[in-house]
Amino acid sequence: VEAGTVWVSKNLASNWIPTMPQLFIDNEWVDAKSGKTFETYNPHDGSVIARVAEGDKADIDLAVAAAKRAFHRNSEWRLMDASKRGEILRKFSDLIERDQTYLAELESYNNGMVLNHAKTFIGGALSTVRFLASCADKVTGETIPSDGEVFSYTLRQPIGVCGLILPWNGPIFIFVSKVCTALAAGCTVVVKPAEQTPLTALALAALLAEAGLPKGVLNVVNGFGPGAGSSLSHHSDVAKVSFTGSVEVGKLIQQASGTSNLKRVTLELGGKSPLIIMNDADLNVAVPYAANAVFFHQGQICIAASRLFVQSGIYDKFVEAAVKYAQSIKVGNPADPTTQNGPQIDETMMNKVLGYIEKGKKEGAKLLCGGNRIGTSGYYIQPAVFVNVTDDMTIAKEEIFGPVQSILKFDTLEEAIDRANATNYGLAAGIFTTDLNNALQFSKHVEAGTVWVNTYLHFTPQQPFGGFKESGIGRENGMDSLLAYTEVKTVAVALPKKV
Ligand code: TXE
Repeated sequence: VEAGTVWVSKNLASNWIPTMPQLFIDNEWVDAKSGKTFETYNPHDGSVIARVAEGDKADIDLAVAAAKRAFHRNSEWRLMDASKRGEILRKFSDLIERDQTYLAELESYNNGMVLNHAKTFIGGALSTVRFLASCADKVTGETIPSDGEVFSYTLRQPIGVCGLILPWNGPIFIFVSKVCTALAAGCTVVVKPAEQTPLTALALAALLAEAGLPKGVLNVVNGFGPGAGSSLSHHSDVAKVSFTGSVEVGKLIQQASGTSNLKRVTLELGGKSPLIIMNDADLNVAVPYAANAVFFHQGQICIAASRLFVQSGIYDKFVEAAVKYAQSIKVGNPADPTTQNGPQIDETMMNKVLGYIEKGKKEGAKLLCGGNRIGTSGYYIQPAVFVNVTDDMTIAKEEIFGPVQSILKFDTLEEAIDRANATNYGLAAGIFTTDLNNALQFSKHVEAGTVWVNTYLHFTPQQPFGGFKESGIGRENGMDSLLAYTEVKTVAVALPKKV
């Protein structure tokens, strides 16, 4: 089976998913060494889509060895002009554009992401690849005015083989963001997609091969965390791991670095992001933004505004409008173009979210709408709105990763800032206000990697994104992320006479 022919089908009615997707190692489709496979599902109804090759330590070893060969100083990849790397990425973006309908449908089918949102994410992926394609030949060092008779300069060199461990909540976007940043910097990669969503990474691997990526530069090993993921994070030939997922596993990745080779680690973890609505905010704008900030993609985004602080002067009016809005959200089959919310990723996650809703009620929060499972097929939950939420309740402290809006009341901005910061997380934050002073005070003092003022979820490829505190280490996107795939090397050349 040739890559590109199987995966790059534009006709969904045809045989568009191989019955047994394999691993992608050294530009070849191969079975797992153990011969093992696992099932992948459609969250809309729990049906099995395919059995996928299940990689483990042995497959990770092969993939890392291929990536290491591709990173050899005399390899095609290492000798390639940086501008040519950019051209390959540009070609990749064109291929994503060519196959965007297929990719969006595959993403939606395997993830439960509403088809329209999958298209939006692919639009974001496209602009991200194009941004990175244009960055590939703009990574520069500096000349250093050193003391003494030396000519001194720095080189920014690719860090080496990178292990990229992906979550299931934005498979295409996060694949593109991590992989293309690493490739733009000149690294080689081994990708371990989330076990819930193994398919689109393989489709994208086929497109990168079609775009002309030399063999071994990109490898994709599907499998589970404790097997494939852990082997990758412990591997001594891996120079960096970039991980997106839970705080618990993020800490394991950091430990694996410490007990192996001190590989560089970028962590993009969870959040409990505060959104502040001041008395002077325009409710017509703030209510829908606040809803979208927590209900988008069924709440399965790390930046979900899961603590909504509303100032006392507008609290009652806001709550009334928020409930109306939540009740108007159309939950259903992600393939239906009128659907706004689809299913949770799987039964485990659905039960986890329903468990949080029960806990919220037990601890004294008032559920004003939603919060029940819808039907018995698939993993659907009605968007929930809680009021009378206090800072000490579990639903105000832990990441729920589901469609649950928790509304908290506050009186002053000072109080809101303190309460917003009273968490171990620090990923994103937002404020709706017409007072510039409020906006600037909040932006300066809130402990979060991204702050949105009178908007939310506004992402662009140029903006660095990441967390304070336990929300992570390092940044994704933008030049900050690209530079984190490089090492700085200082060169000092002795000269007979100072220049
Ligand atoms: O995450 P895991 P899960 C949060 C969210 C969610 C919770 C659990 O709160 O409810 O995490 O989700 C791989 N060594 N986020 O269980 O386990 C795993 O195979 C190496 C936030 O899905 O962290 C998968 O590829 N890798 C989030 C990836 O880690 C390991 C996105 C994520 O899985 C591993 C997802 C190990 N020992 C969940 N164990 C965000 N920041 O956007 C697992 N993995």
